[in-house]
Amino acid sequence: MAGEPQPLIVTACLVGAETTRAQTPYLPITAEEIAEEARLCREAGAAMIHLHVREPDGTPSQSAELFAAAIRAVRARTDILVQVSTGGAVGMTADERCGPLTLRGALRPDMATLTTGTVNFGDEVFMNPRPLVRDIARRIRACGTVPEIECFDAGMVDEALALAKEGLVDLPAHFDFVLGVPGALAATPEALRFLAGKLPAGCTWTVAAMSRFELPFAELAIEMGGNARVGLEDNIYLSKGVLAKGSHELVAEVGKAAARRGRPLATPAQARALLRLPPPAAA
Ligand code: KMH
Ligand code: ZN
Repeated sequence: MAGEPQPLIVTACLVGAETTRAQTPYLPITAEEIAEEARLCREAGAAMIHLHVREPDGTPSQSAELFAAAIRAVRARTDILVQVSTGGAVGMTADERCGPLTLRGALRPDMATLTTGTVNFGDEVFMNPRPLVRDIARRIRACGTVPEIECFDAGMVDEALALAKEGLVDLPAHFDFVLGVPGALAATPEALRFLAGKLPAGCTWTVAAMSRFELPFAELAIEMGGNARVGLEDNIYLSKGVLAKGSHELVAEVGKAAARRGRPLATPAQARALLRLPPPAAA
C-alpha cells in the first residue's frame, strides 16, 4: 500500500544577488520589505526562505549586520525557516560570503547554502575551489546550522559525497539542484532524474530552475517526490511577459500544482523535521 504523500517543502528565494529593481519593481531590498515578502510567502505556502540581502542602494551584500536586521524582521513577523546564502555574489571573498554564518543565538540561520564546485555563471565564474568549499562547510558547522548543498552541475553531487566521506557534511543531506544557469547544467527532466538518482538513501532534494523553467520544474519535482524553490532570485515572471508581484505569487502557483497532485504543503515545523534541522534558534 502506498504511504501518505510526503509534504512538499516550498522555499522562496526572495532577493538573490543578481535580480535588479530595474528588472522588477517587486524586488524586496530593505529588512522590512524582505520580512513582509517572507510573511506573504509563508501565507502562500512556503516553509522556508532562501535569503540574500542588499545595501540600501540595491548592491548585493553578505554583511552580518544586514542579515541580522533582515532575520530579526522576518522572525518578528512569521515562523518561516531562514536559509542564508553563502554564495553571495560572484567575486566576493570567503570571509564576505560567510558573513551570515557569524550570527548566533536568536539570529542563527536555520540552514545555509553550500555550493560544492566552481561553475560558469552566465559570462562570469562562480568560484568554489575545493579548499573554499571545505572552509565554508566547517563554518556552517561552527555556526550550529546545516547545509543545503547547491548543485549547479552533476559533479557537485559527487563532491558533496566526498565531503561526507571526509566528515565535513552529514548524510543524509539535503540538496538543491540549480538548473538552467547559462553555462551550467540545463533544465531538462533527464538531468533532474539523473541528479535525484545519484543521491544516497534518505537524502532529500529541491529543484531551483531558472526563468521560464521555474514553475514547470517545480511541478515535475512535485510529481517526483522532491521539493521546490521559486522566487524572484531565479525568475521574475508569473507567466510570459507578466511580472510576479513578489515571490509569494510564484509560491501560490506551486501550492496550486501541489494541490492538483495531492501533495500537502509542509509547515516550517514539518520542514524542520524533514530536513533534519537543529531545533529553533534560542530566543
Ligand atoms: N548569486 C550566485 C553567485 C547561493 O545563494 O548559495 C550564488 C548563489 C548561490 O546565489
Ligand atoms: Zn542564492
